[in-house]
Order: sequence, then structure tokens, then C-alpha cells
Amino acid sequence: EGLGEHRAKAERMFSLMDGFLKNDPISLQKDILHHVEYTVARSRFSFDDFEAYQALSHTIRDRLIERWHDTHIFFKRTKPKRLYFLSLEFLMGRSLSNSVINLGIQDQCAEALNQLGFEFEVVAEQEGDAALGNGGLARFSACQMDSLATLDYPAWGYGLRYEYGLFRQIIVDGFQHEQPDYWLNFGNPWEIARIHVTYEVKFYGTVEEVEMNGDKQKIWIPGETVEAVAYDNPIPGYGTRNTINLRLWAAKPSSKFDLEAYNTGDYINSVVNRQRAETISNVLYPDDRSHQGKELRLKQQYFFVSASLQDIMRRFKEEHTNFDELPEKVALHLNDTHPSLSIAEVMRMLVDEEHLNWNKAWDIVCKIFSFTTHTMVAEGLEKIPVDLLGSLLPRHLEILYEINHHFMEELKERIGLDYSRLSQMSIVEEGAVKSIRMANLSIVCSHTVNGVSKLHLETLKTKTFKDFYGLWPEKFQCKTNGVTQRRWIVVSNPSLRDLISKWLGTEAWIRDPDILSGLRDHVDNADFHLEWKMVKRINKMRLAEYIEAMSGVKVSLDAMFDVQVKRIHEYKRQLLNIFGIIHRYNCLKNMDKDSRRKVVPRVCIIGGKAAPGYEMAKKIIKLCHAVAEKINNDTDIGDLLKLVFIPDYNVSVAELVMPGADLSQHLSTAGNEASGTGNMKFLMNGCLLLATEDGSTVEIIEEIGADNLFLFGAKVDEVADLRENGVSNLAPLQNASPLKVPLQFVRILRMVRDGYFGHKDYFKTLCDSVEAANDYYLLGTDFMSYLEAQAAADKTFVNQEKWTRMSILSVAGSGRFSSDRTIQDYAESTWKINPCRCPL
Ligand code: B1N
Repeated sequence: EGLGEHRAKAERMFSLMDGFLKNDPISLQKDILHHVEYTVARSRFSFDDFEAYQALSHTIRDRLIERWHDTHIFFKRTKPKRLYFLSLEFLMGRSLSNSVINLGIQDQCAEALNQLGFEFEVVAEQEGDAALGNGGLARFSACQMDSLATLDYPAWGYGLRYEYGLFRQIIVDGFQHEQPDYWLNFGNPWEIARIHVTYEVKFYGTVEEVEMNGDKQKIWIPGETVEAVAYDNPIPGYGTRNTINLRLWAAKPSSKFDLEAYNTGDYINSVVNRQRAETISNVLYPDDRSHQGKELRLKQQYFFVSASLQDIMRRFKEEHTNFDELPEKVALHLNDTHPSLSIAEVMRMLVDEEHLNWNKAWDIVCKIFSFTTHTMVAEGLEKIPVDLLGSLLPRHLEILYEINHHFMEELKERIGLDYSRLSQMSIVEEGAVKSIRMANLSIVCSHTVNGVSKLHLETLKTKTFKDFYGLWPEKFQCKTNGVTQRRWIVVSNPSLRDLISKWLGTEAWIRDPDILSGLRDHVDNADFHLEWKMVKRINKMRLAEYIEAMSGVKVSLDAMFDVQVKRIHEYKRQLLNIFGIIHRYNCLKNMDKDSRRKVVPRVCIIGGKAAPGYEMAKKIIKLCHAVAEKINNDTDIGDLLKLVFIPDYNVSVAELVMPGADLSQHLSTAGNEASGTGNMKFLMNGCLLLATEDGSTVEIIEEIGADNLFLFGAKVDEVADLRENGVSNLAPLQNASPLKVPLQFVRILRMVRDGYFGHKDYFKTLCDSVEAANDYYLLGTDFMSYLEAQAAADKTFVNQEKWTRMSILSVAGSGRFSSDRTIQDYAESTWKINPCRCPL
């Protein structure tokens, strides 16, 4: 009733924005059939769900292209300052649902399909994920693109078009195996190949000094040339005609005819050699922490940087003649240090190619770069060995040395001859492997250094980059991460979307997330509670079906769905979760019938990928399966406890899991998770959090109140002390102090060690990683506190009214964690860009 009206209003608004192509169901249907016949080349009288997906996608693609053109013509005409968001990773997931929602033609598409005998949800599920990234950092990039488009900012995203995205995880006998992600094999209707937008990217070679107008000038004589081809991915905003571009580069052999190679007569070999160029953009590195000293990775970085900057400079020069204008027209954002070679590349372009003098070029460079670091601990920072860099990019290495030389001179003037500090702050690290510190480089050259949560920024200021903070306090800013409510509520949780809009009386929260706080007005309304619980139930049903299909385990909808999904890392402490589950199992086994009747049944769900070379993470996955096998096959336990591992966790699995979760776990040892964004997605879906006070959770507490989530564990300022004094009692086990490391924990550790879950030898090093390393991640220390938080969750779940209240207040407080807020903040205080809204 109420909802119908608001939908109708929103649709009228959208219909005004129609372009050349019409969006009524009949027109859409005609276009779908057209694409079935002429693009997919199937008969319009007979096509299946996948072909319907292809045809509908092309129908939507046409509409995206139209808006994309209008947007770029408008940008060209108005020449606003543009933001260039440089990131080596984007986790876009699926595009169809997101696009039709942002275009405002969801209902029309559903109707068009319906009349052809198809169901929109089923068709949308045919799409595979675009997984050009590892985890949080990459998904955050995707969320930011959605917000940039929606808020009408004149922005471009730049990245790499990996032929293979993040590996597929398959589980065999409880072990992770990796399979290549052939995501392009089925075609990709969301990209537009720009075969004429190409740039040459050079590598290797030497640096020579030449005379130029009486001046000595260094020039780079490269040894290898590869071509970069642009693939454009339109990103539609919601409730606006603006559709911005994510430009991804693919490597191709240079089309310049290499006479010499051919004249040697070895035609076949020379073709094969040239083909090797393509390997640059072949595969995404699957480690989200360390990739030390791999030449191919460095090649990827420079390939991406060089092509993007040529493209950006070409656009700038089309519109402007004087490089002094660069800082007013161009903002370059470094998403972590992965694109930081850009700094040396812009210097090289300005000095070597445009012949600006060093100081002038340096002045410009310092005004155009901003930088976000996503790393909490110093050991996680990226370094590039000088030998590697010098052979691949000899001129860039010289430039980096020169930048460092100028920086060191400035530093000496400011702090004197404090050699220990000078060497710590230097861009060049001396030592066994002489390296370039990419973070130091980025800090020195950027006007702004952003942390991804308040706590993260605090750590940067007081620990990781203390000295830099002392030097340039004004550079350091907090831009707490966010996630887009378009994907994480509207796409993934349509029932909740309708419920929210109905009770708020508007859909405006989809553009203006702060409006969600209005839900607080209904927090005690019994009808609202009833509908709220119904929505959760519907989503639990969807999730239960998926779990059964994936793992064969039947789960009860009355159980609490307790979820931990994210990359597997020791610091994220999936092991603490598993130990907690073993503890729960032990308790159940020791309970009499009467006590069992009072137990809240649990479905524990764990999912996530381990980096292929990360042994401990892989063992954690195996342990999860071993424990699951024991528990799930214990008929004595039945529905009271189930444990399932969801394989191949990715964006589209997340879209299913988050709405269906009652409780979600965020267990990182305080001081390790820079922000976390999964917590925000669960929050938006009315799922209660069980968490440590780490990363952005601290701000979630500020927003919804500590009473509305379950907190536990050591605080960030206690961790160092606990590591030093609190845990050495763990080894030897026999003497473990029940005060510091609880006996329950020691017993569980021993069960695993002694082979209670099988695979005794295999799990040995996992147990050692806790004991011999003196429990670096404080599992033992935090264990009792963790169990208490779990008990509190159980107790609250019995009181459904209280639980529902907390759930409503979570969603009501989630507006601050929208990437719309993050982007607006960046735009205003870091990038200094203004909205540029394409007229209708
Ligand atoms: O970035 C996310 C944060 O929410 C997480 O807390 C943080 O862990 C994550 C190298 C990374 N930090 N570093 C990476 C990814 C890929 C890679 O090759 C490092 N990811 C994060 C968003 O701010």
C-alpha cells in the first residue's frame, strides 16, 4: 500500500531520465528478444536462463552506454576537476541486479522477463562474479565507485583487467584446493573493449645522458614494449543519469612491427615471444598481505600505472595547456601503495618528457597525490628490492633516489643529524636487501595520508608513522571506510529494503543513508517487530537452502545462525571461533537432558579463502572441516549444534549470507584489523555483532551503543603488555595458569593435539603456532572473555523482543557506515572535487 506509492514516485522520477532507449516492459522485452536473436544468436523462440541473462545484460548495457556517453560529454564540456582512483584491485561481484536497481528499472525488467516465462532472480543468478581482487580492500574500491557515481562526482577508476580473478576455492576432504577463475570464458557483457585506446608501456633498458638545448638531460632507452588496451566498465549511479567509468587495462603484444625479430627468420618463435607480453595482466596475486620481490607483480604495477597516467595526461592536455593547472584539475588517489610507482612516473613524465625543471615538477606532484593505507602493522608495508626495480625501471629508480635525496636534505634541516630517525624515515631501506619503502614514498609525496578508521589513524600517528606524523601532522586524516547500501541492502536483501521503506515512508535512504536513523522511532512497535522477524526468517530460509545444497547439512531455522566469513588469517582468529565451537560441543556432551532443553541451538557458519601459500590458514580450514565432521555426525547432538564451512566465499555468496545471519563474528586481536567492512554489511542487514574493539567496530560502538552488540577481549592498548607478560604461561602446557590461560582452552588445544579430530600430525604445527609462539594472537588470553560474550548472545537470543530491538537499532545506526559518507568526506576534504551532475 504505502510502499506502492513510494515506488511509483521513484519510478516517475526515473522515467524522466529516460534516454533514447525506452524502459517500459514492452520496450525492454523487444530489446531482450533482439539481443537473443542477434547478439546471443539463439532463436527468440527458444532460449534458456543463461541466454536470457546474456540478452538482458546486453539490453542493460545499451542503456548504460547511453548514460555513459551523456556523462562524459557533459564532463568534457564542463571540465571539472577530476578524481582518478588508482587501485590494483576491484571486487565488483555481479553487475546485473546492481545495474537495474541503479537505473531504476528493476520492476520493469522483472515484468519483461516474466512475460517471456523467466524469473528475474533466477536469471540474475546465472552471472558469475567479477573477482578482480582479494578481500576488503578490493570490495571497498567497488563500493567507492558506486558512491562516486551516485553522488555525481567526476571520477574515474583505473585498474587491471586480470584474465584470471581470485582463484576458486574447492574443498576436497576438508582441504582447500585452488582452481583458476576463468571468468571471461562466458563473455563479459559489462565491459566495452576500446581497441583504439591503447598505450605503449616500456620496461628494462638503460638510462643515458643527452644534450638538449645545451642542457644535460637523462633519458630512458627502454628495452621492451608492451601495449595496454582499455576495457571500460560503466558504473551507473543510483537516482542520477551519471554513469562513470572504471577503465581496466589488458596487456597485448605491441603492434609495432619488430623488423629485427622477424628478419632473424625465426617467425614462429618471435610470435610466441611477443605473446608473452600478455602474461602481465594474466593473473591476480592471491596474497592479501605479502608479495615480496616478485618481478611479475612489479611489472603489473608499472604496466597499470604507466597506461593510466598516459591516459590521464592525454585528457588533461586536451583540455589545458599549462601544467600549473594540473593540481586544480587532477586528483590522483593511491589506493594503498600498490599504485605508488605513479609518483616516480609523473616526475619522469614532467621532467624527462615535458621538460619541466625538477623543483617545478616536484611542486606539482606534491599537490596532486593523496594516499590511503589499509595496513595496521609496520611488517605489512610493501617494499620493493632496489635490484629488481633498477633492472625493470632504471630511470624510475634514479628518480626515487633523487626524491629521497631532496627529502633527506629537508629532513636534516628540520630534525638535525639524528641518523637513526633519518634512516627510519628514509624512502630507501639499507640492509640485507636494499629496498624502496613504498609507504614512506607515498607519505612524502602525498598531500594527505588517510587511515581507514579512527583507531587505525591513531595507530599510524602513534606507532607505524610516528615520525612522519611529527613532521607533518596536518597530512594525517581519518576516513572511516563504508559500504554501499545499494548493494548491501537493496540488491542483497529486497525484503528488508521493502520493510525499511514502508516504515520510513520513503525510499530516500537509498541515496541518503542517514535517514535510516528514523527506524529508531519504531523500535518498540510490535507490528514492526513481527515484520522484522519475518524478513529475517525469509533470509534464513534462503541461506539454509544454500547450505544444504553446498554441504548436505540440514539446518533448523529456529537455531541462531552464527557467521564468520572473511579471508582466513591468524590475526582474524577463526581458530578462536573453532575452539569456541569445540567448547560448546564439550559442554553439550556433558549436559543432562533437562539442561539441554534450555540450550539455544546454533548453526555455526564459517567461510573464507586462504592464500595458496599460507600454511596455517589452510590448516585452519581443515580443522574446521574435521570438527564439523565430528559434530554434525553426532546424532546425540542433533540440531543443538551444527558447523558448516561455506566454500568459495565471494561477493555473491556474501550477498546471500549477510541477510541470513543472526550473529556475526569479528574476532581480530585488537590492533590488527585496520577497519573491517564485513562488520558494516552485517550491521546493515540487522545482524548482531560479536566482536573485539578493533578497527571500525570502535565507531560502530559509538554509533549504536555498547549495549547493542557483544564485545569481548583485550583492548588495543593492553595487547603489547599481555603479549609480554600475560601468556608465556601457555608453554609448557602442564604449568598453564588457569588465570592467564584458562584450563578449558588448554584442554581443547590438547584434544586437537592428541588427534581427537584426527590428522594428529597435520595439526601439530597449528597447535605449535599457538603454543610455541607464546600465543602471539592471544587466543588463550581472550578465551574466557569470548565465551562470556557468546553466553550473552545465547541469553539475549532467548529474549526475541530484546534481540529484535538490537537488530533494528543496528540497521538504524548503519547510515554512518555507508560509503556515501566516506566518499563525501574524501571529496570535500582530500580531493577537493565538486559534484558534476549530468542534466536530463
Ligand atoms: O583493507 C580493508 C580493511 O577494512 C581491512 O581491515 C584491511 O585488512 C584490508 C595487499 C591488502 N589491508 N591490506 C590489504 C590487500 C591486497 C594486497 O595485495 C594488502 N587489504 C587490507 C579496506 O580498507
